[in-house]
Amino acid sequence: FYIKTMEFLQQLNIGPENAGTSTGGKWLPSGAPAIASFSPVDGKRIATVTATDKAGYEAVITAARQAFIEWRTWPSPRRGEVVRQIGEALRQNKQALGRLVSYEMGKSLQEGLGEVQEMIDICDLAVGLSRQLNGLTMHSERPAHRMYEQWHPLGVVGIISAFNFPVAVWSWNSMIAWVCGNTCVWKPSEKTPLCALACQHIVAAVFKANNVPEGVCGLVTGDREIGEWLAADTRIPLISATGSTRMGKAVGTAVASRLGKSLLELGGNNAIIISADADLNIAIPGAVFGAVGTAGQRCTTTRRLIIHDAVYDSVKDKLTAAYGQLSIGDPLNEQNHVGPLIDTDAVKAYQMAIAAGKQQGCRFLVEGEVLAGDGFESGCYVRPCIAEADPAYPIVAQETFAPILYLLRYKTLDEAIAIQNGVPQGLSSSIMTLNLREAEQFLSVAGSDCGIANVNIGTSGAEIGGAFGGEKETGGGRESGSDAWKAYMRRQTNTINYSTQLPLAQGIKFNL
Ligand code: UN1
Repeated sequence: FYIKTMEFLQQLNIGPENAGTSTGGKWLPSGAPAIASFSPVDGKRIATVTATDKAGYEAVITAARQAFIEWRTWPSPRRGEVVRQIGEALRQNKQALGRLVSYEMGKSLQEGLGEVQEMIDICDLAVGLSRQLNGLTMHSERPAHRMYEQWHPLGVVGIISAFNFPVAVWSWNSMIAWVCGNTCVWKPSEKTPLCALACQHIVAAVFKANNVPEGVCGLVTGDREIGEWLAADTRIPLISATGSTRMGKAVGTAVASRLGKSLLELGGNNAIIISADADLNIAIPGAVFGAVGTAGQRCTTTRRLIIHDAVYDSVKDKLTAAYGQLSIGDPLNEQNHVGPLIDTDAVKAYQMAIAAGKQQGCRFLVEGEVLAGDGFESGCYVRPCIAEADPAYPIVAQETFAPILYLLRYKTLDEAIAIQNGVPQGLSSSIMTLNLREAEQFLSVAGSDCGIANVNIGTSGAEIGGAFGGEKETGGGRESGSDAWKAYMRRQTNTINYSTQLPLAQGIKFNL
């Protein structure tokens, strides 16, 4: 597996040491130190990538601004055709890129491949969208006037993405931003720079073959300092950032202080309500996949189960039994359900959350543990755990990016919905019930306050066709499908007078 990944990297001209700054046309040298990428799978150092320095940053932003002047004049279906070809290139590279995602980030191979499939799907969506960037027409109150709106691209879009979806979340943003006519500058997570390099090579080849101007796909590499440069840069009208609430508050504040636009997709604290009328054959696997999939590192991971009193004990027993079946280990081995956390810092955060939970009163049904020994040399493998808790414990209101599941008990649906909504985050939510009244109440205005609310489906694994994002500390942004494209464009209202008079709106008289 390691050898296959190395072969793929070589095919893409990714060697042991790489530049991390690109205008899409060239790779730029940097005086900044290199960042090493370690695999959490086996702890091996895969390769290094140089961080972007100030000169490289300026070159990328300048190229992106210049390229915009031409790119915005391409008819959007022609931009869509280029994105269609990116989708084809991703289909060809699906296995190899999926494997790299799995190896560099640590998610299971199935999920790595699923992530590349999400990229392919968003390309298809963006191609169709390139012919549907439609505005409305309105009826003017004035005679012989026509009023309509049109959507224009914004300019340079800055994309800050997280390690947990190292390729898909970038593609949700960039494919849509590109068909809209923007140029993009991507700052991937410094924990997964090689995934970004691979994507950059794939896209740059397609762009070159289509004579797309240099600068449409810029790449910058580094830690939060580069994110700060982007957020403060008045040449970048939109920053789309995915990651922690802490990062989002910093980025959102910096962008707002210059009255730029930001699209924030931040932390979740997602719950499943399991009602007395749930089909447990769906509820249990839905909860387990939601809680332990991607080792609990999705922003849509199930972190809380809110269980009706009448089924609480049976759900608890079934969950405990299911956790007993989980095999933890090399994510490239398809027998395993749970791979490693991203790094040893994440392991520390997991341990600290467990310790805090115990102090606050959590009773663990399945104990957490850091695994050691054969196959666990990276020190990043942990056991998914389950704790009985109370909604009032502070730890339950926090997002810990690890597989820790809290069980909470309820008696009435109103109480369950209050618990579900009673956290600072508002990304994904779900109810497991066969009762129509309960399902509709959960989806109603008095129900879930989240951006995503599901019935008889877990909290994770959203499809790209819908708008993705959430409320409150999740940041309010929407990415991906539906009309999320509007965030990447500016709306212009146009009124045209084809009469011989100058009638004023609101009937105002102004006689000269
Ligand atoms: C994220 O964790 O940042 O719904 C995105 C899901 C995925 C996307 C998650 N399609 O779990």
